[in-house]
Amino acid sequence: MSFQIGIVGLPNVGKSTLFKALTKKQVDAANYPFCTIDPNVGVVAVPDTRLEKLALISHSQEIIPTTIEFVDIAGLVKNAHKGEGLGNQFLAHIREVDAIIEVVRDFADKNIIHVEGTVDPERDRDIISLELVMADLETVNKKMASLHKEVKSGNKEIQKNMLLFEGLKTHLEQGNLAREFVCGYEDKKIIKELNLLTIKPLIFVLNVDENHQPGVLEKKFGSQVIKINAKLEAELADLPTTELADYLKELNISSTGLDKLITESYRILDLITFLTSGPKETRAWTVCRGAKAPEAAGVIHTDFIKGFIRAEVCAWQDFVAYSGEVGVKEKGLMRLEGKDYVIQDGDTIYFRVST
Ligand SMILES: Nc1nc2c(ncn2[C@@H]2O[C@H](COP(=O)(O)OP(=O)(O)OP(=O)(O)O)[C@@H](O)[C@H]2O)c(=O)[nH]1
Ligand SMILES: [Mg+2]
Repeated sequence: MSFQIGIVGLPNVGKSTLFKALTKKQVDAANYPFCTIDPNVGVVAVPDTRLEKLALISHSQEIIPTTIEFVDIAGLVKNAHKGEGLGNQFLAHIREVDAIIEVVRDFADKNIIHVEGTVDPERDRDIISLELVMADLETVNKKMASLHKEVKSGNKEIQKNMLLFEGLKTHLEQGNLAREFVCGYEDKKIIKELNLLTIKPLIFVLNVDENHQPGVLEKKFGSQVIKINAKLEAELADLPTTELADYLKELNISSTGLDKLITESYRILDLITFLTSGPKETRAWTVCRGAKAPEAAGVIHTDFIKGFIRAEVCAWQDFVAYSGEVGVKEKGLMRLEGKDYVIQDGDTIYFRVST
C-alpha cells in the first residue's frame, strides 16, 4: 500500500527543486519491493523517532521506516482545464494522487522567469485554485449529462443525486473548492466517487528566500502553509549527515523544512503508524485511521488477513519503558486483541497468524 502526494504549481516555481531535495531522502528500494519505479516518483522515508528507541530495546539489526511517495508533476498554466499547456494530461496526473502539495513562488530572482511576470503568491494561488475548480466543474457537468436520460426514467435515487450535483455545481461555479461543500455523510460518499481534484487534502509550500516576510497566504491559511527554501534544501540534502547536523546547529534549528513537510504530508492523508520490533528489524507500517487488526496484518503480508488469529498489542512507550515484550507482559500491559480491534497510532504489535 503506498500513498502519493503530487507536487503541483505554476511553471518555474521550484517544484522539481523541492522534489529533488525530497528524494535525497529516498529509501533503499530493496526493502520496499512494491515501490513504483518511475523517475517522477520519489519514495521517501517518514521520519519517526520512536523507531530508534524500539530498535535499541530489541537489538534490531535494521530500522525500516514507513514511506510515502512524492510525484513531480509538470507546471500548470492558466486555462489548463481548457487544454492549455499540458492541460488534461496534467490534470489526469493530479487525479491519481491522494493529496496535493501546491508550490507557490515567493522568492525574488530576476534570472528565473515568472510566467505571470511578477512574484505574487496570492495571485498564483488563485490561478491554480481556479484551474482545479474549473476541472472539477467539468467533471460534475459530465456526470450530470450522463445521468440526464435516467432522470427522465423516474429513478428516485438518481433524481436525488442530480439534486446533490446541482448544489455542488453551484458551489464550484462560485469558485469554491469541493472540499468546502457542506453535505451529509452519505452524500459525501457519492461525491467522493467523482474523484474531484479540489476534494483532496492540500498543503501550500511557500518557496521562500532568505529575506522572506510573512504575507497574505500565511495569514489566510495558517498551519496549512509550510515555508521552505527549496534551493537551499536541495543543497543541504547533498551534505553528509554530520556536516548537516553542524550546519543546522549553527543556524539554531533542529531539522530542515523537509522533515516537517514529510510529516505534515503524512498527517493530512489521515494515516497512522503501527510498529513491529524484534531482533531482525524494527519497522513502521502504515494504515488508514480506523483500520482494524486483520487489515493491519495484511499490510505486512496479504496472507495474514486470512490467517489472522489475534494481535498482541502494547503502547510503544510501554515497550521501551519495560524493556520489550517480556517486561510488558510481566506488567500486565500486553493486550490480546481480536479481529474487531481498531489500530491506534504507536501500537507495537505482534500478530499471531495461522499459515
Ligand atoms: N533563487 C531561487 N531559485 C530557485 C528556488 N527554487 C527553485 N529555483 C530555481 O528556479 C528554476 C526553476 O526551478 P524548478 O524546480 O525546475 O521549477 P519547476 O516548478 O519544477 O518548473 P516546471 O517543471 O518547468 O514547471 C531553477 O533554475 C531553480 O534553480 C529558490 O528557492 N530560490
Ligand atoms: Mg519541474
